[in-house]
Amino acid sequence: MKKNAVFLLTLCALALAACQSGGASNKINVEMTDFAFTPNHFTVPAGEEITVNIAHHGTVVHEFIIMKAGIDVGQTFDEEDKPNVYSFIEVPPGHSQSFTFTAPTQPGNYQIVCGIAGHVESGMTANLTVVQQVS
Ligand SMILES: [Cu+2]
Repeated sequence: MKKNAVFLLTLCALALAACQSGGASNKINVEMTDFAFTPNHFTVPAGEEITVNIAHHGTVVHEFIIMKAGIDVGQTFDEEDKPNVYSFIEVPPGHSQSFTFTAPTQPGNYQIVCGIAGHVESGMTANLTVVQQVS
């Protein structure tokens, strides 16, 4: 009886740990349209290689830019934001493209933007949450 209780507790703890990793995935599947990322929130494990699969259904070129930790581009993405880019890819309209990047080792929230003039203003932003994996 007591053994069962311990077993159940262990099981609960494991389930909790799984939840706390927040559904982090090494794969990001994102759709681009004029002017949005869908979905617009991703969770990845810190320091691991991430594959991004982009399906572009829009009519103008878009970018998938991950900013460095703690950076918010504000109303527009401009020259002064360029040194704060962590990862960058440009996708022509109607194209599907994949690329990989290494997730930051520092857990936290990172802003994703499209850097084409006027696109941040149109709402083309997303969020990347980097979580420490429980091993
Ligand atoms: Cu765009």
